Amino acid sequence: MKKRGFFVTLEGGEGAGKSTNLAFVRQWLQQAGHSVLVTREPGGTALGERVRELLLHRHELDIAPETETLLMFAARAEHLTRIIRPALAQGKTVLCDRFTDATYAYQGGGRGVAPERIALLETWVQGDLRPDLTLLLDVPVEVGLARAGNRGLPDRFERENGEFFARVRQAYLDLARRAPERIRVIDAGQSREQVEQRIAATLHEVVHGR
Ligand code: Z5A
Repeated sequence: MKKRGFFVTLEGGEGAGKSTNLAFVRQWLQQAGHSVLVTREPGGTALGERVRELLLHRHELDIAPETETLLMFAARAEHLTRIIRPALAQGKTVLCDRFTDATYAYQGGGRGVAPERIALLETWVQGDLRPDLTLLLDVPVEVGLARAGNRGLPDRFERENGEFFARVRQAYLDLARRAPERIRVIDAGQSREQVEQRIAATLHEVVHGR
């Protein structure tokens, strides 16, 4: 039986630079010989992309935090069944732009959904599957918001205030403190080159240490 592929996720708060660094991570992994499948959450499947559209862009909808959480996991169940698990079973490396840590950070920290409830859904939907490596791009809220402010129309999350994003950041850092082997915090407040160097050093350590 083929060895299960490597599962990497990219996380971070508003303006942390996920999109900016995704291509770098993909390229690094490919150069290290990995066959990489890049995907994202919410999204990655036909249903998941529709859920994404609802959750990010339907500003007229007033969605309760519990509903938002369940929709994230509904999209995730589909994503795992149709895309992530089959790719990992084929030995591919899956690089996913956000995953369940984002639910703990945004729905848990940001919206106040109890982490125990999120953990129940995590176990139900994922079983014991967890990412092998999570790169958490961490940036002070003011810096992230200033960077993100240069983009176009804000989505439903980007419309939240600084306090919301401070809770999101704290929730991410708490997760990293509890799982330091898996979640590697990258100081994303530095220049693009310095961030890339930190990411490369972390990938080198984790990938070659497997
Ligand atoms: N969400 C959730 O609530 N629960 C869940 O379970 C999941 C998701 C899975 C998805 O958005 C939304 O869904 C997300 C959480 C929620 N909402 N928010 N906010 P997404 O992940 O697709 O989009 P995003 O969060 O807006 O991420 P992004 O598009 O990857 O953007 P970013 O991380 O903010 O970074 P960026 O666009 O690469 O960079 C922002 C700007 O900074 C840009 O102009 C860059 O050129 C600049 N930049 C980047 N790096 C640097 C450095 N080092 N120096 C200076 N400037 C820089």
